Amino acid sequence: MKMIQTMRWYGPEDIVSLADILQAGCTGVVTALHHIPVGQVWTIEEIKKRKQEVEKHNMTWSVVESLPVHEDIKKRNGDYKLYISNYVESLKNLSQCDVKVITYNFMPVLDWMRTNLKYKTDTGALALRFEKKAFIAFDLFILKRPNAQDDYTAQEIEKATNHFEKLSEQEIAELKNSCLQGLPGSKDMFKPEQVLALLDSYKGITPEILRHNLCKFLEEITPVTDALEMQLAIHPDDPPYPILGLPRIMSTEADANYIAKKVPAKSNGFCFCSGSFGARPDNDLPGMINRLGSRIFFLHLRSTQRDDEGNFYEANHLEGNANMYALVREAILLMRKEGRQIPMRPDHGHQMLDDLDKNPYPGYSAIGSLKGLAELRGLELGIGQSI
Ligand code: DNO
Repeated sequence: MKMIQTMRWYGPEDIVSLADILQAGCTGVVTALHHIPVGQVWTIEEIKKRKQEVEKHNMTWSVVESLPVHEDIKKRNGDYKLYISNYVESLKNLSQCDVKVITYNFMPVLDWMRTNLKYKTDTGALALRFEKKAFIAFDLFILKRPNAQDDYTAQEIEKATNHFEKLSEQEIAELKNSCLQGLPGSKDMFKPEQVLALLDSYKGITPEILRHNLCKFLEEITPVTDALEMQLAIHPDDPPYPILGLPRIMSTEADANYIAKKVPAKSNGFCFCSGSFGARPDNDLPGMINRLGSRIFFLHLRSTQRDDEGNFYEANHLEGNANMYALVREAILLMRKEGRQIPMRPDHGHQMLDDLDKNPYPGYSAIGSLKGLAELRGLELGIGQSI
């Protein structure tokens, strides 16, 4: 019982081609229709077109990542009813094309956050990094979020101020660029004013309200996904704690359990991202795979290296704080117990070798992903034969 080995493909715009992904050893592809604006229906025609492209390369469209959730649904205001009915329509269309595993997230405004997209590791390869003092400097001095200082201690503010004062113009531009990355699959950046307006629109939305809105949304869509035997895989918050004063509700095992208990539908499940959950030392990653078990529909395997200050960078897949041996072992045991294959992709990879001269989507260069996948599949083979 092997994991379904996949890589992410951002579509025809991606400098990583389907031919590359096939050569990397994948049988499956993880992709999304990034050109369709968030909230609009994914039509059967568009889905088929993408599916045929993938199949022409002898691979399967294994997982949608992501079918994005409109901000109105997260806030449950504005046109949320229309957006939910569009979401259901897209799900039905995907199912009709036999694409059944759907990743999404419920992170307000921003999908993920890093302060450095080109952090030089010891080998010279580049990794994604989150540095707390840089992030606070961004919040206070670049974004200039009203009352941001209330969220930090005097010591944190001092560190961020000292850090910011030493940055060159170019370093400030790079910090801004890293923090204001747009939605996945787009090379457009957010403007600070846009982010501030979006943040403002979340005023009054507490974690409890956001959690309630997620559960309502799931109650509304899971009758359809259950009936169509689909699998909904919510991605955890990245990083897994509150940022920019926004509520966060999918950062821990307790968060995952809450959602599973509240909406027990069988199609309500998780994208287990070891990199996102792993940025918190209190998440027991192997134990979570074991306990979330049958609700894990998709695996993102990645390891972060944390330090005591709350900074982390994305380490090589077999290094860093995640015990990848233990994670893959749990995944194998789970698949054997349940007699099913779980799709997996190496999450992010270092930008290295020939890719250093290219401009890949952050985290998704061809060689870095290929290296991660090669290491993970070797690990899986080794563990699988010895237990
Ligand atoms: C980052 C990804 C996320 C993920 C979404 C899922 O590289 O893991 O952007 O695709 O959060 O909805």
